[in-house]
Order: sequence, then structure tokens, then C-alpha cells
Amino acid sequence: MSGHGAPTVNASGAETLNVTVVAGMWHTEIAEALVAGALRVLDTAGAHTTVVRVPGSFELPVVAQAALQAGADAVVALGVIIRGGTPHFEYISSAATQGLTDVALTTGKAVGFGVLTLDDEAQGIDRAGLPSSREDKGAEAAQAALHTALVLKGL
Ligand code: DLZ
Repeated sequence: MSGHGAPTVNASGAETLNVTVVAGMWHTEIAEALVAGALRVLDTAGAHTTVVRVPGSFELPVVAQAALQAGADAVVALGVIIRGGTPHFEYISSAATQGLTDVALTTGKAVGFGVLTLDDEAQGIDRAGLPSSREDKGAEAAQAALHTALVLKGL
């Protein structure tokens, strides 16, 4: 999947939103860069932001759901999953993706999806919003969460 074609999203009105960033702790350098990218967007937009960390991407859905049930308008879910030599990659990627989809549909609230599924660490560095990166997936997930939350509020 290419990063080309990403939209320009609208975050005007985001000062009214409570947003929880839920971040996995595996592959720390990339994970923390994703958090920094998301916070740059959320802070610039003026959203009220809380950051919570979970051990791994498998734990993202349950904590995202709890944050939304506790009153957050949106969650930005961030994780880094790197392919190893076992089928674990597929199981965790699929559980995180399906789980976060279920959370969005069950709660009817915005979930920005910033879970990187990677062949190796270099791919993550390239997408993490670092000085050498071509893409900033934490920022993109935060923009998507803000835009979607504002759309949902306006319906
Ligand atoms: C166990 C595991 C492995 C092997 N790899 C990753 C990974 O690359 N990225 C990630 O976010 N989490 C990984 N985990 C941890 C699981 O997500 C989960 O935290 C544990 O299985 C405990 O429930």
C-alpha cells in the first residue's frame, strides 16, 4: 500500500474534542516517534489529549474501547508489528486490525488506525515521522481521528 494519495483532512473545531492516544510499547524508537507525530497534530489542533501505553498491539482494542466508553471522542491507536519467523505477526496484526474495527463500530466513535505492519525495522523508520522518514503515520492517524470525530459530531 502506498502513502501517495493521502488526503488533506479538516481538523477545524478540534478544540472541543477529547482524544486518547493508545500506544503499544514494542519497537520503542518507532513507537515513540509515532506518538510524537500524533501529538504534534493533536496539540496544533487544540484537542484535549491523553496518552496511555499498552504492552503490545494485541492490547490496543480493549484499551481503546475503554477510553471511548469512558468519554473520549476519539482514539488514536498506534502500534508497531514487525514480521518474525513465526505466524505470530499475522495473528497480532489481524487481532489488532479487526479489534480496532470492532471498537469503532461498536462504540460509534472515531478510531485513527496507526498500527504499522512491517517486514523490518527500516520500513518503520521510513514511516515514523523521523527526520529521515518519508511518511508520518502517527500524524496521519491523528488527523484521521480528528476529522472522523468531527464528522460524527456533525451528523
Ligand atoms: C508477542 C509479540 C510479538 C512477538 N511481536 C510483537 C510486535 O512486533 N509488535 C507488538 O505490538 N506486539 C508484539 N507482541 C506482543 C503482543 O502484542 C502482546 O502484547 C502479547 O502477546 C501479550 O498479550
